[in-house]
Amino acid sequence: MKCRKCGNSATIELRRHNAAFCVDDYLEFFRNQVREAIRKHRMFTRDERVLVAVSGGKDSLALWDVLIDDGYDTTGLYLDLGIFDYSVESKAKCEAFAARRGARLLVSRVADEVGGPVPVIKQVTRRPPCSGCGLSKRYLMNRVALDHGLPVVATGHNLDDEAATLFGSVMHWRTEALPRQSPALASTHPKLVRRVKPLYRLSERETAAYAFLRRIDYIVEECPFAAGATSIAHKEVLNRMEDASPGAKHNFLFGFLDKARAAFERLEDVSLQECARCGQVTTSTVCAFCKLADQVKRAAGDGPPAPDR
Ligand code: Q46
Ligand code: ZN
Repeated sequence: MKCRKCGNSATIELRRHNAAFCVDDYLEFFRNQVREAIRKHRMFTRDERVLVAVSGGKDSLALWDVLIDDGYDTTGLYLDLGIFDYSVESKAKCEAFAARRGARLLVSRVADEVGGPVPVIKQVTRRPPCSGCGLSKRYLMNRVALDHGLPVVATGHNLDDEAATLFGSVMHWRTEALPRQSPALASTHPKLVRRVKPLYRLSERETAAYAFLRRIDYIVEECPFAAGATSIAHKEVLNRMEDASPGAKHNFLFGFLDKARAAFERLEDVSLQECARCGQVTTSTVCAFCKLADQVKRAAGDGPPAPDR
């Protein structure tokens, strides 16, 4: 197998691109995919400061690595979810990466902001852990960016993540979720920062290869709550389709973005207002995050429940 670019012997084969690359040309292919995503969706400019949400996993650290190497002004944000050893280890990976690259890392603890870590939120709300966790992450990313005057948050969502989310939305015809399925969400309110996903053109396997070849030390274990998430089942279905027909995931996601997404954009705007309690953007009087924090703090007042594993 020969590298498509230089003709030397190839290290990695990408079936969906019908191509193989040597190490250096693979790394350049990967960076070019990120550059193309940023350019095509005008995600951010070199004059803008970018908040990179990092989890300690391969995707977000690979993204941060590319952005640093390309000279972007980045700040990392680690949200400590308080999920047992997983959070302890993933935080250590982010801190080690930031120290190695001489980059600034902000840390925000969900327990401080909500009144309890994710396992306690799960118990208090009696809802799947990803529900309170996802809500808290979206809220805190936006608020930290605003507090530090950063106009945009970049996350490490890759092609597999995006295809699985789209698959889930279509399976249940959550049409209200479809317009929000985009590599770049514009700010629709002065208190909402832009959200972008510069890895949406790259598969999970491709980011893993990049992280490995760049010797990025990332946490391999998944969040212990991920096992029960339906997104895992959707990823498995899509992986089977990809095996049978390389490029299937790409065609599914990109076909939607190019041909179908616009049809689901809402005609009428939802009216956004500021939360009476925290001032963040919401569609009701008090935002979902403040309601969640109330619920958790109220339960903690009665004696915090012990998190179950
Ligand atoms: S961290 Fe949080 Fe994820 Fe764990 S609890 Fe679910 S949402 S799975 S990406
Ligand atoms: Zn609020």
